[in-house]
Amino acid sequence: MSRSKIGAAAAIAQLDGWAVAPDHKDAIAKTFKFDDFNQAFGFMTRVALMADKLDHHPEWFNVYNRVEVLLTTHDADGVTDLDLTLAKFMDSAA
Ligand code: H2B
Repeated sequence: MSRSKIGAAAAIAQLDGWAVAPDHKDAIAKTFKFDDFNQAFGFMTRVALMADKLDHHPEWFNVYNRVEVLLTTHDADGVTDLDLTLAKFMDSAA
């Protein structure tokens, strides 16, 4: 399905703690910190199930209790409503 771009700046205006991704043309980023790996991986598991349901997948990197996330819509070459939806879900799942 084709998606229309909203852009990283417009997206972060509707979110808490997200930023325009550095070194990326049009993406949003956030680093989540947890108490330990168990909590971090639990978060990633909840997000993974939702990502698959949405058919929209994060770029992310985990070390122990830290999960660095970058969201963009590859098919649209920029940030869309799907990134906003997944970002909001991540905030609720953290
Ligand atoms: N995830 C993200 N972040 N962007 C996409 O454009 C995208 C995706 N496209 N997950 C989906 C999968 C597409 O490749 C499949 C074929 O539906």
